[in-house]
Amino acid sequence: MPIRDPSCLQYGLTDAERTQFDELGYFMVENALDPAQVAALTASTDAIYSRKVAEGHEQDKALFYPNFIPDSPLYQDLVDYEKILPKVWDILGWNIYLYHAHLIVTPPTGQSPNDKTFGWHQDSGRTNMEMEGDPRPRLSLKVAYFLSDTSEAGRGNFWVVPGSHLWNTIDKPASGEGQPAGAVPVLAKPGTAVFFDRRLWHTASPNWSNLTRKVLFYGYGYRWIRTKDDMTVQNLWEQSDPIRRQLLGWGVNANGFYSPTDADVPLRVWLREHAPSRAA
Ligand SMILES: O=C(O)CCC(=O)C(=O)O
Repeated sequence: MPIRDPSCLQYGLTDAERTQFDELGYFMVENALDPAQVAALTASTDAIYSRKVAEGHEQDKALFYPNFIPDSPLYQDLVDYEKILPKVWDILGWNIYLYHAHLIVTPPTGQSPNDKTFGWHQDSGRTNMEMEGDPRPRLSLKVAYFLSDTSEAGRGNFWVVPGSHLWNTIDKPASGEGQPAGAVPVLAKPGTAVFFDRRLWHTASPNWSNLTRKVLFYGYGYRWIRTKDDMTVQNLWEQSDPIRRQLLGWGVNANGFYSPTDADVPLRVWLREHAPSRAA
């Protein structure tokens, strides 16, 4: 259900979630999606994977598929999902949009586990070299919806170093073996949404299990940040309500991304009416 009803305010960020996000750089919302939602989103995701394989994607290789929002109304409904968006605006405020979205399907490697160092990174590429500050600013976060069961390690888990969102650099093992100190797999059941700060050092990992891993990533940032994938969502604007349209990148004019008027940010107008303390 998209944001329309003020009852969604019950899903705002809890004190415990804020503390975890500030101190660890991530937190988990279990059962953010119910089993029927997981099943329907899984069917859409499986269909994309099959289509990409038919188009030449190597079967059994991980699929990184950006710009998936246009592929299904089910994906569009999560852009302004009532159980999740209130937590996003409680962290970033109202001048936000979806700057990036991708899904990843990670089939079993069929190999035995090894200890090679994973692909540790912070999000946003050159931002981490060209922006001053220590720590650099948060700017954006991602919400990762887990469709498959990664509640045990070895299943292509998302890995993080808790607390590392406040570090501009991280020591990676020079040998190429092992993970940075403090690294942990995130153990997420199907239906779990994992929020993470873009600065958190994180990585995908190989799938040594026999369960294909499926995750949807929604990146929210300030409206003055450029998109990070093609985001061909403009043809969804007309059919979307004003708040979803904002989140899909609509705006009155260029200046309004920096100095928004009410017409640019229907989310702010909605918050002013229903949760004035959030609209400042
Ligand atoms: O696939 C994963 O677990 C990690 C995804 C990732 O690194 C990212 O979204 O930046």
